[in-house]
Amino acid sequence: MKKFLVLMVVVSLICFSTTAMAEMEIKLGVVTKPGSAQNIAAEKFKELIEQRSKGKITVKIFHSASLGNETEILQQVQMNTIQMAVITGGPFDTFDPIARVINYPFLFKDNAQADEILDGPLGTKILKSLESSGFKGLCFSENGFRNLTNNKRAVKSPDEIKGLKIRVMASAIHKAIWQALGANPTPMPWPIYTELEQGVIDGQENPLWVMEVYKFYEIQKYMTLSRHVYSYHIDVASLKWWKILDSKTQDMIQKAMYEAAVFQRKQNRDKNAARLKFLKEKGMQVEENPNIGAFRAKVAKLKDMDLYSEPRVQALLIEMLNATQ
Ligand code: EAX
Repeated sequence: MKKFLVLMVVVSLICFSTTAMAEMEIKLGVVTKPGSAQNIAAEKFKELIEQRSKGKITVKIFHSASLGNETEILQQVQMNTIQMAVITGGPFDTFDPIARVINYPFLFKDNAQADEILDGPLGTKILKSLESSGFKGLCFSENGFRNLTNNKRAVKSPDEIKGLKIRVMASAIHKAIWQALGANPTPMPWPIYTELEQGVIDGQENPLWVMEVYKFYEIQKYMTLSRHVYSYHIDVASLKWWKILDSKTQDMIQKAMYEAAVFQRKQNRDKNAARLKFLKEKGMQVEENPNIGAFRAKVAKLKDMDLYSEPRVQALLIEMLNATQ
């Protein structure tokens, strides 16, 4: 009898736990269009979570800035109007200056090092810190290393950057980097094709996939493989929403997003050689060996700037530099 009762309890617990997962729709925002790095991560997450929850959780992706720019998307995540987003690191620094630490120029030497740090304790510290601004940081997917393009002249060293009007993301550190390099940085939200086409700006900087997917080869002649910043996305959820989810659902979402991020990073990297070839074929003039030493020298002073003066930000930057340089 006792055994039977135990069995009944176990059976009902199992039944309860499989039926307990509430049906829900997750609204997820990205600013870029299908085929972009952010969308590939979002779509993989949608596929995994819908499959694993057996359709109880569905994901609706709002792409192509249909919910506004990155800052506006993040505000909607804070309020739980939408539940998740895949957003490039730059715009996070208006919400939490800790995001500036990963945007530090020439921080990571390669992809492997970026993965090691971002998937490790330092990455976790940054994700955790976002809780104070209403985000549950889940993990990092990627844009990739950023490169300069412009329509005025070939750039091998900072000497040629002087006076170029370069569009930067809404990010204090990105603005400071281009100021230090001698450019005239202009913060502007995404997208920027029209501004480049009309010559409102001379250039911009982004990873290779952007030049291909957004057809910048049509309107930008020169590219420099400067790899000056490793551009990550933070895959975030609304903290307000996160707190009301049961731990099983949280776990499922966390795992699916991380797997989607790992999948997306690999896919992004595997395509880079073909992208470079494609962009050259389209007529872009590429400087493959810029004078990185001269670039680094110009930005070396950034770590002592006010941008990093808040003690917890300064401490994390030092920890990060010690771990990478
Ligand atoms: O992914 O605004 C930017 O430059 C970002 O890199 C953009 O989201 C493209």
